[in-house]
Amino acid sequence: MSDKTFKRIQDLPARHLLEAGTPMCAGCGGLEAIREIYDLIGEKTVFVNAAGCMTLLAVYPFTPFRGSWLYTAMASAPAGVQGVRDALDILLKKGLIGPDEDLETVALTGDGAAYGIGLSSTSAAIDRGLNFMYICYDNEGYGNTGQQTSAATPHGARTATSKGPNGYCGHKKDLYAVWAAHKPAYVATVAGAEPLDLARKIKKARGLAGPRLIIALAPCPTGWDFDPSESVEIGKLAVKTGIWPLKEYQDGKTVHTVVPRPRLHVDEYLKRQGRFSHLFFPKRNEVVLKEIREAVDAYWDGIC
Ligand SMILES: Cc1ncc(C[n+]2csc(CCOP(=O)(O)OP(=O)(O)O)c2C)c(N)n1
Ligand code: SF4
Ligand SMILES: [Mg+2]
Repeated sequence: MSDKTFKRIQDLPARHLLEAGTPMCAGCGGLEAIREIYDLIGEKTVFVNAAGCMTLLAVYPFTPFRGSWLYTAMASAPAGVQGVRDALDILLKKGLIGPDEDLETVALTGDGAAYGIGLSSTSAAIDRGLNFMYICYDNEGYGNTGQQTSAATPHGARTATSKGPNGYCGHKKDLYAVWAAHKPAYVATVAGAEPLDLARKIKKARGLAGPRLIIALAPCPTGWDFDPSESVEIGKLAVKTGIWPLKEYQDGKTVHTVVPRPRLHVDEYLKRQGRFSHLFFPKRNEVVLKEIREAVDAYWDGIC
């Protein structure tokens, strides 16, 4: 690459690269959410990124990250953040950097790391009161390696490792509740398709210290099998059907920031995605569809 081209790429605003210059799938809902979050938290950030789809964002020199980025194994993003946070704190204490040069320290991982492989190091980091933000983009499977089942995969979904007539027979882990049980500073669910709700929560999280988790729904055209042009619509349907509750935890209390009224039938969300098509064709799988519907109804019956 010529120096001129390199300079042109480096001069592009981050959002242009996120749209045009990355090797991500078209319509990636995780990328949509991260772009919105990055617009708010800005360049004075260190992303400690566990292996997953978003690792591809760091392909130098096309990276949209204008701040710093560190790659870790799937299990250890929070441990990586601890090292970066400690180094910054030492530099601050010694006066080698000023408060204006401090950086937001962020763990960035998929659900495979956040809900499963990295949960132990996450729990320990919360116990230590680590001052960090954890952003999990949740595409409900190991997307980067071909959408195998993860602990975030929803009941009934077909993945590369759950291809039977009933799809995945397990249930999505409640990571929000797992984090809340640790009594951290903040936990929130967001969706890129609901940008105002997302923006308010990111601003709130930035104003707090201590462990803070943001779980972003990541509609994944490749792994969920829908047309990339429908990504935003799928995200909105996840909220409107009550499948993806938008909520936040602070000081021991959970508040639902969006209550879907009237709540659409879950089929409106499920039938738009190939990963649930076996529940509708060649004939409706009433047993599994009922299980999914009743779980969502039971959740909201407990809220309102
Ligand atoms: C311990 C470990 N097991 C497996 C892998 C291979 N691997 C790399 S990325 C990935 C998928 C990660 O899934 P997730 O965290 O949900 O991120 P996504 O790929 O969906 O963005 C896997 C399994 C790995 N890097 N480390
Ligand atoms: S596999 Fe899914 S999450 Fe990964 S880049 Fe593609 S659309 Fe995004
Ligand atoms: Mg994933």
